[in-house]
Amino acid sequence: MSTVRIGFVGPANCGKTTIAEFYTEVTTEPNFSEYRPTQGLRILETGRKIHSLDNPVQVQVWDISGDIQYESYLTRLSMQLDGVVIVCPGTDLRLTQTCKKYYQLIVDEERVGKYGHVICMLHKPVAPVAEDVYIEDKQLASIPVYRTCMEVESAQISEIIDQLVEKIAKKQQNEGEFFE
Ligand SMILES: Nc1nc2c(ncn2[C@@H]2O[C@H](COP(=O)(O)OP(=O)(O)OP(=O)(O)O)[C@@H](O)[C@H]2O)c(=O)[nH]1
Ligand SMILES: [Mg+2]
Repeated sequence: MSTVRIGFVGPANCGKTTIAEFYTEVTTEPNFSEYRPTQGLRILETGRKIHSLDNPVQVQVWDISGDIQYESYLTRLSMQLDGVVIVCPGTDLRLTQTCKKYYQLIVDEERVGKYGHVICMLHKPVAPVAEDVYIEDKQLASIPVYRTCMEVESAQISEIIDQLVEKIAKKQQNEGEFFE
């Protein structure tokens, strides 16, 4: 079985751990009143059955602290990731700058960026606003931006991540990694 490694990055307190724990089914009912900052890196693992794939996919979510004290480590992790989810606060008025910063820190251009294995979640608070949002940067404009929030259609969050996992798993399959 192949393993797909997805890095979750973004500023502190924006919901990375909440999304990671929900996706990997560590928690089904998040407690929003509690904020426990992640220390360094925490790896969560789950097996996902994805429609179009015959075998379940082993997914590792690398939930990385948003504390700036760990930023210098991000570049070292980039080579080990197959995909990246940039989680930004829904209130972030500087989305383009935030995404650009994390993209440059964690996305290995050759390995991950080249294949478009990067997505952005503009996460919480409260109900997602209807209008579409884009990253206003030539290089990053193709990164899809999803407005997410646990209170509204949290299942959609798992679907979005599954789509990314599916894309990566199919690429690995094509490269024959399934049969190693
Ligand atoms: N109301 C609401 N609260 C949320 C949502 N997602 C996360 N939170 C809360 O926001 C706070 C921060 O969430 P975390 O998931 O710990 O944030 P993080 O990005 O992992 O933060 P660091 O580990 O410090 O980088 C916690 O109190 C969560 O319960 C959401 O969709 N809605
Ligand atoms: Mg965290």
